[in-house]
Amino acid sequence: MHSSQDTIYAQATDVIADFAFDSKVAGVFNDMIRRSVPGYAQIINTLGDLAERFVTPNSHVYDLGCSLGSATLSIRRHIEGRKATIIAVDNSESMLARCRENLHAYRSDIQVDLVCADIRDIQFNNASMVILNFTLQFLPPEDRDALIAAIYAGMQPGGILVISEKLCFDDEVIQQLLDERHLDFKRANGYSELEISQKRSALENVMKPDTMEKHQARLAATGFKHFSPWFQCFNFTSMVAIK
Ligand code: GEK
Repeated sequence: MHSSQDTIYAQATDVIADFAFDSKVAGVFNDMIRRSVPGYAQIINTLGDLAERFVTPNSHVYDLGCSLGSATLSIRRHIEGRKATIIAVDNSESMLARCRENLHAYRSDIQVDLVCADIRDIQFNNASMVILNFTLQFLPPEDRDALIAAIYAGMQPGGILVISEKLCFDDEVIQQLLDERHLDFKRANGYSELEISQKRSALENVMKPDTMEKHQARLAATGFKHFSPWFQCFNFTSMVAIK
């Protein structure tokens, strides 16, 4: 996928607006997420492997907050011939327009429905796999339990929910330790101190991470039978929950 370099926060700005998934972000998103999220490429690849293992014939796969379609593309490659439908949802028109182009660049017999909507308004049914790849953290915390409950209700027994997130930690020493490692990761990927601090301010009101314990408790309370993080690098994780 072609992507321009992310220089959105490279110039000093007096007032930093809340982060939004607008056309400027959509244009550099591939570069931004790879340079900001440790393990992103591995997580995308593993979503494909999990799809191969879990997606059942004639079922639905939901990719919630699909952005440019990286997860959908990885999954689609692994489930050819199964007559499953992928429902890829995002409420950013700019993201979906680019996602559509990316999907059309490859041939596939798998139907993908691209839906411009808020993920809180989706009716889930017949789902063998649901993906929240770095999306739940952007939902207001008070809306998260209801979304997970709606997803659970629409899943097949044995279906898998994959949630990838930035984490926060109750232990302040660990919080600081892993946060520093993440900042070093961004520095090593060419972001300046100014870019890092301006992006941080922009995200402050928009992205609210949970602790791992909070995720686990929510999933257990909803009824998921099995839970495990399968990936963690610094303060980023990917977790699986099986109904
Ligand atoms: C990937 N999953 O590349 N309803 C619908 N979409 C939403 C909502 C909402 N309420 N809130 C945020 N989004 C992708 C990466 S990015 C993560 C996901 C990040 C969308 C938003 O428009 C954006 O495209 C996506 O969720 C979050 O695997 O930028 O760190």
